[in-house]
Amino acid sequence: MKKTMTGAQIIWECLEREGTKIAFGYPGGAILPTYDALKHSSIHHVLVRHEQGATHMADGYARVSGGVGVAIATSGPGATNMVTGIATAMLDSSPIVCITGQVGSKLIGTDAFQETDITGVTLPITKHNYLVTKASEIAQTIREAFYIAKSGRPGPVLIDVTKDAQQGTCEFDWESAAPQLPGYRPDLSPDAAHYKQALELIKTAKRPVIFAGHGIMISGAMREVRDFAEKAGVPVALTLLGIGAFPASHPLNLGMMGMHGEAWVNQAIQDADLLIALGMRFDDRVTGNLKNYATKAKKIHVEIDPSEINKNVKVDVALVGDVREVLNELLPHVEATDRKEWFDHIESLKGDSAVRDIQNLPDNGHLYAAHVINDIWRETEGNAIVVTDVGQHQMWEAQYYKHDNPRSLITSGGLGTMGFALPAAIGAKMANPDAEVWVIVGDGGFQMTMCELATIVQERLDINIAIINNGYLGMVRQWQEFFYERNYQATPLLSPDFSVLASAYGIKSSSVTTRADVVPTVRAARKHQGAVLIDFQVEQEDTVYPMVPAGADLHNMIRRPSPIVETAMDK
Ligand SMILES: Cc1ncc(C[n+]2csc(CCOP(=O)(O)OP(=O)(O)O)c2C)c(N)n1
Repeated sequence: MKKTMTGAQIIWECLEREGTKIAFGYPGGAILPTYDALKHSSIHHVLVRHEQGATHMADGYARVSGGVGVAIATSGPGATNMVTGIATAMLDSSPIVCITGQVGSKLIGTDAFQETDITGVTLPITKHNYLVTKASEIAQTIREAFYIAKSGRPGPVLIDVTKDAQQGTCEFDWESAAPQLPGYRPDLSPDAAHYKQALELIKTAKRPVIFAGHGIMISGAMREVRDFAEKAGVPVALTLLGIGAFPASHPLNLGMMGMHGEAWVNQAIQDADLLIALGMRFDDRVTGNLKNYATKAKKIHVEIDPSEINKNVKVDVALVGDVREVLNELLPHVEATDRKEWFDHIESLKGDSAVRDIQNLPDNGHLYAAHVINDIWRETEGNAIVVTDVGQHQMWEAQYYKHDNPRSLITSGGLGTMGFALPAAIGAKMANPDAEVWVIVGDGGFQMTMCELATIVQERLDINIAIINNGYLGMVRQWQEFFYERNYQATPLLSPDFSVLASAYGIKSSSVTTRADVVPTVRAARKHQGAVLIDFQVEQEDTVYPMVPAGADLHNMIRRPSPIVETAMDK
């Protein structure tokens, strides 16, 4: 028998049926009917301190769990506070569903109290969005929203529900079959002819490189990528968001590519005769100057979103479909090939990279971020989920924490959102409560969302927070150093005493200023039950090397000066 329910009750009922266990949100007038109905729901609601935090938490939850994250806010300022988190999820293809309250439908368009046209605002940064004005439309809309968020190329979906729709009643009706949406075709698969062309290119290539992107994690194709790379004997370069898709310790792993990628990886890409791009989108941080990008290479692009094909880089063969399915189709036909010359060449590209590495420079008594991150990696044996913010520390993390496991580096790649780390770590921890979670965050980005420390305490979460405190907006300072004659405008940064701040929240804390103190402090943090904050006061003007200046050719990297010799790559 069908039950009569309010729109607000239907919201929770539908979320439960979609498998939601946790929702991150913040109440207000226009969403109050929904909060009123929360008492009947089994869903655990996490009260955030700022709606941006709710979206990043939902995003972190989605990235770690592989499911859909849910964030809730009121109309007007509540909804607009979500915008940064929605855009972050959009650019990193993270499936979240945001539910916002809206003023009563009769008030729409009158500039009513806390009215914002949030569907208008978020139109370009959502995969899809809805304005719902009737209780009877809610169930179908939520089903569609979840389906759209998680199918094909995932992304954020926003549902704006008027107050009268939440208060109104109707008979509850739920269909379990996937919704039929005219014009939406998320399950594309490549033509047989394209498979043949791809196999031919792979067979004849002498210097191929596989690109591992985020799409591998989204499709769950980690094993297939490994089988493919091993069988075909092809080295694998990773995008920032692809880190974890292929184990760092695997002999075929080249490392990260792009602006702060390894010098030899970028050079190998420029020397390659075939690129096999898997679930990545040739972002400008990856390619550098497109005119001189991998000019000797044919390109195969495996990607679920057809709009990415030939968007930035023209490709020779496009396999539009799910990476896992495509690789399963290719695998039986791939032949083992001897590429000794190619591997010898790549080995030779490493040159003196090791001696340039700050890890291998003589100890000068200073504390460097790279050392801190490397020590965290060693102590956690590479098994933690690390959630980073944006800036220098993010790139050092990508370089010095060796990720063997998928979904173990959570970071804002596409939008580069400062303030992401702390809330996203809350979502990550709640998605995988048994995991050891580390936040690695700059002193700047931490101050953008540090209010969520209270959420960590309220939820009793065991999260370790490592602030890489250099007293600057470090990455911007670095650009000023290289490209603006060291004119450090607006980058020296005053901060509170982070240890005292943590204490105010009841969080255990310490400050570290010497290398010798790093390991004991990390060990103590790992032993402690509950949140810990460590303020690592590092070298203030350290630089992330190598660096491809924005718009430069990929192989023209600025490298840490070699204590021995300069090589040809240092132009
Ligand atoms: C919301 C937002 N505002 C501004 C920027 C531009 N930006 C990129 S990195 C950076 C500096 C980050 O400084 P900090 O958080 O201290 O980290 P560090 O680079 O020192 O490791 C800034 C301001 C951004 N990415 N996001």
